Amino acid sequence: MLTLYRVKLSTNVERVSLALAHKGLKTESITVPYEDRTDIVKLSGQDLVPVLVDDGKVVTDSMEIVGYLEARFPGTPPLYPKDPARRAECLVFIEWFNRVWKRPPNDMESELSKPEGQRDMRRVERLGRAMQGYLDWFEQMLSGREYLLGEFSAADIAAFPFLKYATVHDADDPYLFHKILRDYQKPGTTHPRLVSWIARMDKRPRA
Ligand SMILES: N[C@@H](CCC(=O)N[C@@H](CS)C(=O)NCC(=O)O)C(=O)O
Repeated sequence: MLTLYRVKLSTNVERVSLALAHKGLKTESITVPYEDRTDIVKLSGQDLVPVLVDDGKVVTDSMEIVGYLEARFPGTPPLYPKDPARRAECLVFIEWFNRVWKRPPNDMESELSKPEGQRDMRRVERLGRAMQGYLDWFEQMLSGREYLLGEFSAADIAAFPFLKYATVHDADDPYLFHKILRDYQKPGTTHPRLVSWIARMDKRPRA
């Protein structure tokens, strides 16, 4: 029995939700309040979601969970390439996305969370330019491909919930981090493949 602990509108939860649906795994969902992580801490010893519980085994961190599902349910549709070289490329992309791509929006969130007057707006603009610039790389990755690495994979799952804000968002979304993703990722006429990929990914099922 799989149970997914989530909060509403979470990017990292959406990664797991896309993976579970792709694999056709039946899952119970428990939505916790954003401000009260008591149950999450009790369960996992840390306060971030997603948390997956698989028959009593607790797994944290979105892409760790996606990797866990791949290993645990080998008979289900795969999310990582079989070929070792292509699999390594997929893992390198995910690591880059988490450690490099995510830094500008995370740093910008810290900067914009400071009281007005103490914010370094030149730094904010610099980080914004980095985020905007990465859109060109995603556009180029999608040349002649439907998905970032060719076939649909964990690479798409890692990136989509963050890049989708370029075109898709909920008008009532209250989170500063999501506003940053929206405001500093503006696809232009030079990003048609990226826009189509977001639409294609957004049609995929979620658990
Ligand atoms: N590296 C973790 C990050 C998880 C994370 O930051 N989750 C957010 C929701 S998208 C959260 O729980 N934030 C609460 C907080 O920062 O207090 C993962 O990939 O799962």
